[in-house]
Amino acid sequence: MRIGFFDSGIGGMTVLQQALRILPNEDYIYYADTLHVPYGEKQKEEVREYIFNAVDFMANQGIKALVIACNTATSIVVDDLRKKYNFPILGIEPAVKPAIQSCEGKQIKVLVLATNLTLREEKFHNLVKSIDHHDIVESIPLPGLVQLAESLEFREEKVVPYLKEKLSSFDLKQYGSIVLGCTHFPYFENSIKKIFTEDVNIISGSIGTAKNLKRILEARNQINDGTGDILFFNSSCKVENKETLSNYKKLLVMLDR
Ligand code: DGN
Repeated sequence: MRIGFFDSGIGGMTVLQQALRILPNEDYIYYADTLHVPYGEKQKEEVREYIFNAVDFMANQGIKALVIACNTATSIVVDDLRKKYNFPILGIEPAVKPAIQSCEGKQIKVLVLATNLTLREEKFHNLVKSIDHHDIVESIPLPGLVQLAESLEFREEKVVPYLKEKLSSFDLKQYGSIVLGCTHFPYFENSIKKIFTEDVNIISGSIGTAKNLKRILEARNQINDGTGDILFFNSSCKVENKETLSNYKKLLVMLDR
């Protein structure tokens, strides 16, 4: 059986790529809700409905586990999804804990980059509050990065000016760790590195999510029953267009570098 990966767009591919590294002998379904991306600027109730529709569709395809490869979707529905479906459901959250730990005792701060919806949600605030020394955590929504990724615009000359403008009032030297709290953001790691100090630590939750997935499949004895095949879906339609398929595959190759 396949493993489902879900995101509003191409962001979840950054998590799928980590899963492909450690779980190459699995088959996957990747679902991008391209009709409704971006989620991060919409109302929570509207986004909840989109997610339930998408997950119903994926459940009907037959999946053995589901990764909600979207911080925004995780923060608003992961608990409710778990009540409805009986396959394991994993989410992704901003990796605030390792970021704080890496800055401890060094007089440097943590900056969380995410969507507006993720940063507004109680789940995020509770997560931060539950960690010691959370007073060093600051955050900023960067919706423009989702737009840039969805237009497949990764060039530094386009990305760096956006980041500089959004971060113009921040003293960038004071951050030791940057948390990529949106799965669209790892595409821009190089541009983000350019803005902060040379030795800034950039952390995302995708490796941890892939490791959790492996652990769960092992525990259920449902591991290694595939060949690395991936089916792509966009808002309930199978992707058969050669150019779109080739773009998805190119993204995985680009992320694997
Ligand atoms: N990739 C998603 C996330 O991790 O939050 C959200 C992108 C969006 O739809 N705004």
